Amino acid sequence: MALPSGISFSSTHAVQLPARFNAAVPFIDRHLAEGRASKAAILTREETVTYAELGERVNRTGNALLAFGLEPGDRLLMVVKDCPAFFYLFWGAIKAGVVPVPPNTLLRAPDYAYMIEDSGCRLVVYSSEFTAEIEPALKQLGDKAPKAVTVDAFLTDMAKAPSTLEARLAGPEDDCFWLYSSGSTGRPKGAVHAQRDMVVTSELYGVRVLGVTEQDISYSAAKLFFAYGLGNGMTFPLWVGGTAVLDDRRPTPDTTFSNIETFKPTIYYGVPTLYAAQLAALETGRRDLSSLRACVSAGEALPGDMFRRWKEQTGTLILDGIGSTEALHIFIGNRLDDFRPGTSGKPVPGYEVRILDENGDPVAKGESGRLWIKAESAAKYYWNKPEKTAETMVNGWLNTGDTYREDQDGYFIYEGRSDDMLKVGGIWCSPVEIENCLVGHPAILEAAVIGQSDEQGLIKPRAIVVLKQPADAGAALTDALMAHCKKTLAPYKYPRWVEYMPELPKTATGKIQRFKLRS
Ligand code: 3UK
Repeated sequence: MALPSGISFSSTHAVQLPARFNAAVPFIDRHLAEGRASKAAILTREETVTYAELGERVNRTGNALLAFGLEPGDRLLMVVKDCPAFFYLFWGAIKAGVVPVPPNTLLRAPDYAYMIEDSGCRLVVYSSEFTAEIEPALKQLGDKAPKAVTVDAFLTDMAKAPSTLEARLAGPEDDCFWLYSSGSTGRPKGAVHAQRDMVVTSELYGVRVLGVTEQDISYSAAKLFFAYGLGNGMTFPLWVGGTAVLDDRRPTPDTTFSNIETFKPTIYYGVPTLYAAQLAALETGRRDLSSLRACVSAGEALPGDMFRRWKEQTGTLILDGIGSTEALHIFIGNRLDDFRPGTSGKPVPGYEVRILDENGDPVAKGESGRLWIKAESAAKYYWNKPEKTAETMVNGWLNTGDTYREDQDGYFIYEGRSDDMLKVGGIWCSPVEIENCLVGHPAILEAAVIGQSDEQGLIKPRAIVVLKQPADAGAALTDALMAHCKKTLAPYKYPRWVEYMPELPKTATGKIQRFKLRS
């Protein structure tokens, strides 16, 4: 399909955009002009939303946000499950010049309190499922709390707002939306993305690597709040005038397979943890996955063995690719016509990739080092965090924090993180956060958390704890510690194993040496 008018890519894959631009025009409005008014943009178990309905609701939402008193540049925190209202809020905000910030919906009240304060958002819109975490967060902020409204209440206001809205034009590099990303220490960082960034990922990875077209029906088990899901389940289909399947339930083998059977998507996007559970389920019952032309995996490395078993069971390839919140989407990936199991594939055309040693010099081919990338879709900075920005974004290059090696044929092999961060089910998990939670339990003196591979070769947190009363050690305390973490933290962060030790290895300055525990 032709690119939207005014947008082009050079032979080196550099994007050219109009000097005055609003991303909602090519992603939403264009489809009405191009005759897709009655085509399905979104499918859910409850409803089908056409491009005409989507365009109108985006306009009404933009108007409703302005009527709430939001002004261009103001942030909207949208803690919203995967449902059509996510699209209305995200694009309605962008079209009106408001900056949407969709955080992970699995977090807890203290995380949201932090993000509300850090973002300085003027409004919080949240799905009522998350009331138990959002209300205490707002309460904790007292007088400083912004206005907040549930999605259902917002939709009632939206329905009354005017149905036309002029897109507020901006520069292609002006702030458009943020995504929060966590680090091993300190609070989550708001990665600020520009108007052009979704254009770059949708065209360079979505169209040119995956070959997404108007005929594709995309289904992402990875949620929209995740940069991966945001591309898979929203920006790629909207970029080509295709169709997205949304499901607000927690993805399980059963929900994902039944969605594939019902909606017959052509592309499915998952994470390794879910593929592992799906593979286990396929051993006991066959499912009809024949609509799929491709599967994609990201978030953490996909073991080569899972690639082979999936191909055997389903006949479909899983294309593993590495992306990040900062880069917005996948920058090294496998392709249907060029893949190697157990690797992340090759650089996506338009993304520059370097593996550097400790001195910042390129390593010889085959040697491992720190992966840096240069991307037109990269976040420009972290909100309010100049030191983190300076560490991560250097002269237009992004420090991924990953260790990689390039094999002789140009495939990139993941070799782990260069910090202590863990990816659990594709989502960031900070050992420090779990350690702090464990130390909050009355029985614990000290704790260290490291990643450990489970039977599938996927990383899960393991806790090593020192007790105040060593005699308390045992299965009952292990259960209590797991329950304590599940209740205090986002549930996927709880330690799957607890080990008791008399003391922890530390540096002279008292820092826990997690690397010694890993060996
Ligand atoms: C790790 C991988 C090995 C790696 C993401 C696709 O995961 C995404 O973004 P995050 O900011 O995390 C980024 C970090 O996750 N990682 C991601 N994919 C892989 N490691 N193999 C992989 N295939 O440490 C990376 O630095 O949560 C993934 C698209 C958009 C994304 N935001």
